[in-house]
Amino acid sequence: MDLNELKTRAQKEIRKAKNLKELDKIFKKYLGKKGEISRIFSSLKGLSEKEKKKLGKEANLVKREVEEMIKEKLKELQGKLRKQKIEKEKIDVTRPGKKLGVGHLHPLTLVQREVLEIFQSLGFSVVLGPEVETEWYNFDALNIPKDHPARDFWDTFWLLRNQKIPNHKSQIPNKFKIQNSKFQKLLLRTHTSPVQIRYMEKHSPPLRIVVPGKCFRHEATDASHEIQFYQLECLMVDENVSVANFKAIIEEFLKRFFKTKIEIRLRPSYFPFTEPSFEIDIRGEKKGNWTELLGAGMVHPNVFKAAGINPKNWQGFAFGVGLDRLAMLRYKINDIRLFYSGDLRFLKQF
Ligand code: FA5
Repeated sequence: MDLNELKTRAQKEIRKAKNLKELDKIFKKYLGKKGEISRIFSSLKGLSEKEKKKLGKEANLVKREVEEMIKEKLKELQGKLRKQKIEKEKIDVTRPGKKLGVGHLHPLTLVQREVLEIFQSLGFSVVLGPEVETEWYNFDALNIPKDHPARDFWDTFWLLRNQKIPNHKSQIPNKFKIQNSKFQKLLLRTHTSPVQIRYMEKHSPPLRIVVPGKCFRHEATDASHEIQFYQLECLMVDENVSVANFKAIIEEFLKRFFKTKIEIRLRPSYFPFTEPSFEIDIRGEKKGNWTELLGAGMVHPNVFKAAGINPKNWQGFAFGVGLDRLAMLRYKINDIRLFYSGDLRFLKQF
């Protein structure tokens, strides 16, 4: 056995090894249990003591040298692997980051904020009321008696299957309960007018408030009607308030909101909670169709009475304007249902 030839051969193969798998094969070929070097040691048995000693020594030397070479190569290959891994995982901190989508306000929110700002600058306070309302506040206190045909103006979503819910068993939060009443029928408010009563019960005139909020009606939807929409209620009560005050406020508001001259049309109308009552329609510069924008009138004496205010001493006007309708005119949108569609192609335009 030529140990030198074996060593040179091993050395060549080790040098050529491209990866750990190849190196492992070489290790097994020379140093494994049945490897070439191990076989030299087993072949020593048949030799004389002297030869055994000499060849044993030489074989040990070669074994150690081959082991050393493999160790070196292993280090080299592992280093290479580590480098490749680092290269792969390298992060270039100087590259521009991914852009995150930034959200924005819904067009109805934008319009609501703008409208509130205008009314606040005219001296009105912003007041909120519950969306789950009682029959008393939504109808009775507003002079809409039970079984009166006027109740049909407001197609109503009744809650809890029309059952009368005793106050003490109701799951409705305390602040939404009728005080001093044994029973209440609950509904989703059909307009923001009930907040007039809630506010006047707790505050004495003079009053100037606006109430933005969601309203609900059990009716068929079309391009200008939704089952859920927004209104803004306005109420002004003082000793000498007249229709002239109402006209001045609404004209000032429309002028500031639309920033151009808007045509308005005042139509006589009927609401049980105002007398006289009227509706206001508007149309833009291009003289298109008239859009019904709001219902209004002078507060009915029975409404003052229901809220504990003496109608002999106070007068007021009130109106309820559709915020969706304002937004449609502002942004030239011809279908109210787009606001609630969640369609990003629509919403991204604002
Ligand atoms: C009322 O709701 C009265 N509470 C308004 C009022 C308040 C009158 C104070 C007098 C004094 P009406 O049902 O007409 O009235 O609704 C008022 C406005 O809400 C409408 O002019 C319209 O702009 C808007 N509106 C009503 N129903 C819908 C609907 N289904 N979808 C979108 N907007 C609506």
